[in-house]
Amino acid sequence: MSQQNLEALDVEAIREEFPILEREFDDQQVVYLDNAATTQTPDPVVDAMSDYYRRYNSNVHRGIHHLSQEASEAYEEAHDRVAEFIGASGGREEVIFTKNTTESENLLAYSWGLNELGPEDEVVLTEMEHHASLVTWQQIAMRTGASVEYIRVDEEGRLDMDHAEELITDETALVSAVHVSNTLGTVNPVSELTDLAHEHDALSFIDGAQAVPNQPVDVEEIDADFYAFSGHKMAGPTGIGVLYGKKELLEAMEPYLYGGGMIRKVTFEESTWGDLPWKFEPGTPPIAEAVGLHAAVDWLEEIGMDRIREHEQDLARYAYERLEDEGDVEIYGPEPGPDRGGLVSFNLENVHAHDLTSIMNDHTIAVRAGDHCTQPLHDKLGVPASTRASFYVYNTREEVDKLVAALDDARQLFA
Ligand code: 7TS
Repeated sequence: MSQQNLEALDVEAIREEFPILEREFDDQQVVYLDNAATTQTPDPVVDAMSDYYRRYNSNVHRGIHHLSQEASEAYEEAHDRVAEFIGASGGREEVIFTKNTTESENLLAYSWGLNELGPEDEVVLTEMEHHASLVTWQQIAMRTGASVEYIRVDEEGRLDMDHAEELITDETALVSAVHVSNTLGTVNPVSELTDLAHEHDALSFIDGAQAVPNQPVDVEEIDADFYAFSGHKMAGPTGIGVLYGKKELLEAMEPYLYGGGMIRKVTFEESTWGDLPWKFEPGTPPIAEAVGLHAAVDWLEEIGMDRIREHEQDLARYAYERLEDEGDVEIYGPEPGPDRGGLVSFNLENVHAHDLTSIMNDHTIAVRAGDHCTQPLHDKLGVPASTRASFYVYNTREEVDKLVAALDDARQLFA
């Protein structure tokens, strides 16, 4: 089905499930455009978590009483539901629950990176990586002697794929790339990157923190070896993230967190590890959050990921064009199109991003200012910071109009 033929979202009905969007500060209704940082949580997700605490709160995997059985079942089913959502045919064994994308990246870095990398190995990143992967691989490289290389971002904010082909060689052990840039909005050709990695017997890790919430993602179609994302950016709760990994790779990996719940047998001398995914989930896991994530996935799928993508791309295109028409706004990242997701980072001439964002807040418009955890990319763009508007399923064109209208205040005060 072509994207244009998709039925438009009933945004008003969707907004009713988010009481937080009704909030007012200084008699102005909140305009929430900070969704790349965290999305809001719809009532069905809050209700599912509340139901857990009210009716079957209990620890998992270790009780034979009714409540623990219910909690365990819900916790395990959440893995299955997430696996289905991202096309992981191995089911729960390929879905590890972590705290967030950052922890998922660290899990891979500590479990696989520290054990497998050496001075002869290269890790290939992109210049648009979030610090979650950039800093992590820098540190692992320092400890193992491996080197880190970066695929260039071109003038238009896309990856230079010729450079990728040059960089990815037989020395490459891992290609780690962001699926959708949280600063440029670029949707990267992650299948191509994964193919390049595999041609050289390297593994691929895809940071999907900005992709899974906003578009259909099938990890097997991408053929990613590892893939990570966070619950709180996809209408789910904070405190839960996912590391997907191919079963045979996860089976071969050592855990990096040890403790209860992840073992098979323990003696005073040694221990052996339990089955996937529990081997990587020691201690009491985020149970209520897993229930919430399950509900969030149900909620998103009921709307349809294709329609969510189309709605966000429409808003991003509209925002891009309106901001461009202003004449004194510099916008980063590719022009609107199929390889651009639902966010727009920009700077207003002669106004610092923090000042602009503070003016926006005077209008109760929530946007983000800073480097968005992509400092080296901002260095490359030649600016210390940018303002970012990021959209979700409940945002409207009227909200974009309010953002653009607020620019005038900033001009008057600072320009
Ligand atoms: N990777 C990408 C691409 C991200 O955008 C983020 C968070 C992360 C990793 C880390 O996710 P976390 O859930 O572990 O924090 N990005 C942002 C942002 O753009 N503004 O606030 C958080």
